[in-house]
Amino acid sequence: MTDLSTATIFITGATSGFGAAAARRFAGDGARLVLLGRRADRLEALKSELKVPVHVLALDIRDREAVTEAFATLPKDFAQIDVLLNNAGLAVGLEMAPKTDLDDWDAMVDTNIKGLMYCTRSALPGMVERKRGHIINMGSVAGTYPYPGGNVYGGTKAFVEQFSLNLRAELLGSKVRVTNIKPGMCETEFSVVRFRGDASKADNVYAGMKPLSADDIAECIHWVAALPAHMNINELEIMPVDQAFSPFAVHRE
Ligand code: NDP
Ligand code: 8X3
Repeated sequence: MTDLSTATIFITGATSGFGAAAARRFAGDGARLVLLGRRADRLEALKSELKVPVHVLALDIRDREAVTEAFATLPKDFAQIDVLLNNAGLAVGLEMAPKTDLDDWDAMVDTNIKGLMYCTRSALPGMVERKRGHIINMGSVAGTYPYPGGNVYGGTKAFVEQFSLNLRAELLGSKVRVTNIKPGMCETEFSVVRFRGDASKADNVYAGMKPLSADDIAECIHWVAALPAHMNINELEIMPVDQAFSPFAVHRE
């Protein structure tokens, strides 16, 4: 297995959901952590809670200069990144395409695609040079299976899927691993954000079924990272037992 007790793990979107759960899971190994998110108070609270070395980065991954600068100026003890968990992301709205607000589409593209690109581009040269590293991208079942209202959100996760595969193709021989993790329904702050703070709409998404938890996904993230260094999980798709697929929809006059 890969020894994570001496690893440096860089987690984007560490203030909530999968990112925070993954930080706790990797801290259990004794790993040193770089935790990124916009909510500085949450990052500081997590840093105080965890009994491992933590470097916090309170910034918006849509800000290309800030991201590039943050990676370039990491303190020496945190500069050699072993695992980059590209997790920060969001869905905004579930409206049909003709009724969406272009600002919401921009927010998803800028965060889920461009922010993920900026972090990856910053972390990769060091990994390739050290012949060691793992990029773990947070995709989604929404990048593979269509659903009404998934329009640009699903499109951004399809980007994550193909970007991950292309990186695998390019990094062959470098020993750097790339994994796309594709969860289905998981109860985090995801739906509260999607419904712009409407907690009752968010609760309805998970009513009467057992969704995945953030800890479930953190366990999967930890598993792919801890596998022996010669093993690469290309994609990992996870759904709650209570979620599956719909038949094709047919419109009849
Ligand atoms: P949460 O809303 O609980 O967490 C999202 C995290 O992303 C937060 O830490 C948030 O931090 C961070 N984030 C969002 N925008 C930015 C930004 N511009 N800059 C920096 N950080 C940002 O959701 P999840 O934990 O569920 O989601 C994590 C990832 O998993 C996302 O990419 C999501 O698309 C994906 N996913 C979620 C599923 C689910 O059902 N929950 C299923 C499949 C995939 P802050 O607001 O402090 O900046
Ligand atoms: C989140 C899962 O099904 O809500 O990526 O789009 S879903």
